[in-house]
Amino acid sequence: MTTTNQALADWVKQVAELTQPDHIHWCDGTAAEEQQFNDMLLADGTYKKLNEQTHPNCFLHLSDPQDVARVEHLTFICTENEIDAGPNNHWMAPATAHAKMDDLFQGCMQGRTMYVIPYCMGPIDSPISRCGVEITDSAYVVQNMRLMTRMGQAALARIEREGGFVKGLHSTGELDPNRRFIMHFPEELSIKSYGSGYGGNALLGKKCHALRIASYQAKTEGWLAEHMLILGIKTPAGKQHYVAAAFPSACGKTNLAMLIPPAGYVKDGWEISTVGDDICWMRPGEDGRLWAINPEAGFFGVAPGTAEDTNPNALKMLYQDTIFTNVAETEDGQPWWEGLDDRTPKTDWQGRPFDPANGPAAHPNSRFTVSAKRCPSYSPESESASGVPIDAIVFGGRRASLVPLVTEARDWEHGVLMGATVASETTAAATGAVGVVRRDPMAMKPFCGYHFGDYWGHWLGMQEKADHLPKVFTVNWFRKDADGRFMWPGFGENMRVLEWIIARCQDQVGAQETAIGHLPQVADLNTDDLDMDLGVLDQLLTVDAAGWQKEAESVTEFLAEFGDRVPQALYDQLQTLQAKLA
Ligand code: GTP
Ligand code: SPV
Ligand code: MN
Repeated sequence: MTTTNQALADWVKQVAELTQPDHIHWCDGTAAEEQQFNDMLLADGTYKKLNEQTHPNCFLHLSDPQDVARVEHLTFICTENEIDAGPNNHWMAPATAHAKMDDLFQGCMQGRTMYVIPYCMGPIDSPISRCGVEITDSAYVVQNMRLMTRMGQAALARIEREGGFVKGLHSTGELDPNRRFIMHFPEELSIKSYGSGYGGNALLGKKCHALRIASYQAKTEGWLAEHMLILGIKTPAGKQHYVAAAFPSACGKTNLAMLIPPAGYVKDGWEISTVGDDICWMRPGEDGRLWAINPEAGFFGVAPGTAEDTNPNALKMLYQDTIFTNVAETEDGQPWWEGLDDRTPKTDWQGRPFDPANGPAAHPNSRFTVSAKRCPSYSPESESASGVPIDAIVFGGRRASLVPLVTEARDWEHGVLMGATVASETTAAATGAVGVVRRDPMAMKPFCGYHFGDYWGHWLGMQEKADHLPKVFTVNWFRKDADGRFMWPGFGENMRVLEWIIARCQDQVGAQETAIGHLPQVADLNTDDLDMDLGVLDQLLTVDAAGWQKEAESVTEFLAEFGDRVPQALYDQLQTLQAKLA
């Protein structure tokens, strides 16, 4: 296979000269190719076959123990001017970064095969979709990209029709953390990643393209590329709504996207459908609303905590055609992770005999990769070229204290301040300390390809581009009591909050006006069959004014870090908040 796109043909040739692979394979995305790659990965030990009776066509891959999460400290945005990357990113001059990377790539594919993966982020026929090509020397990356994107012949045909594509060059190198970099060149629409085979570092269509590069493209073209799930909510009256929600990594997007409502809701006829679980591209439509697609075609989800009582939809899709990365294994070759059930695994995520003294059996950031089509709640609208219209945007994070269960913004500008100042405890999805509260604007701290001040300005500017923007909310499922226990049951019970959000969008339910925004009273939420003390729920819906005054001070300091690129409207909103709190 080759291509009629000269730029692509030239680039592949140039990369081959640099990296010197033994073979070049153009991925066509066929079932035969998929089978051939699975056989190859089994033969060379990259894959271990899981129990064919219980988990047909499922494979276990164990990463190098030093390569199990995104590496934010080794991730760079390489713009001509340092200021354009913003204080929110690590920066390197493009020429320096190219030289450094090309040095690493020099001859790195000798003895290996170079795979060329044409892919499309989003439905092949959608004008919102964008194409890319990843060149990699990892067949495991190919198999993940096969599930996570629309890859192969159809994507290549679109590239040949359209011309443009994002270039992503990847090599696992020696998996040496000292020779590992993830470089982004937004102004060139290109990516170079070396030294990691893991998730967001290596599947370049995902965070590198669909967020870091796409956020920059979106800014220049007038749309939004966000770290958001998209879910559909159908009311008993048959009205279809869509919500997009941004939570930082490992803070509940996959779970919310696949939510199964409490029994009473199901009985009444509420239906939830899943459009996406991680990334959302939105653009203003002719009707003034934001229309969204999920650019991905699969789920790369957190395994630990996935269980029958938390996320049954996810569990149902994981019994077939799934790649498991860094989970544990039972005696009879089934994948296992903490929270799944009470069996004891035989081996841990490093392939060692399981010993609790070594820590959890599955790595806390262990993952499954599976086609979205296997999800029982997958929405047929996910394949729609025009996308789905968004009614509400929700921001959230892990906050053990202070932040109420749900708050509605007074208007779009207030909503942008809310999103810009969300904070959350860090998780195992990236290397580094876990549980440290940091600001994670719009859940995009690790993923925005340019200066946050400009990004907030772009969000504010959507007001001029769309006159029926979604209502904005924040949620917090993660409040803890004095004993460190979650106060809100979460998971399926989050439906109660979603119902209030939808009712607010329709002007059908009341709220209390507070300094920080509109909150429901306990009586505004459906608490039928809710197994919790309503006094505790009342606490979750109470505004701690003194605590919020401190929060506002910390927000003031945070915004100051972004200097004169912070839009005045955010300072105005902050001032309003402080005045209302005083
Ligand atoms: P990324 O794929 O890293 O972007 O993560 P994500 O945002 O999709 O997070 P995910 O849904 O995988 O959840 C991460 C962890 O949070 C899992 O261990 C879940 O069990 C837990 N979690 C999700 N939703 C809730 C909730 O409503 N309450 C509580 N207490 N935990 C939750
Ligand atoms: C995240 O960390 O937000 C993920 C996993 O979704 S990764 O693909 O590694 O970015
Ligand atoms: Mn994510």
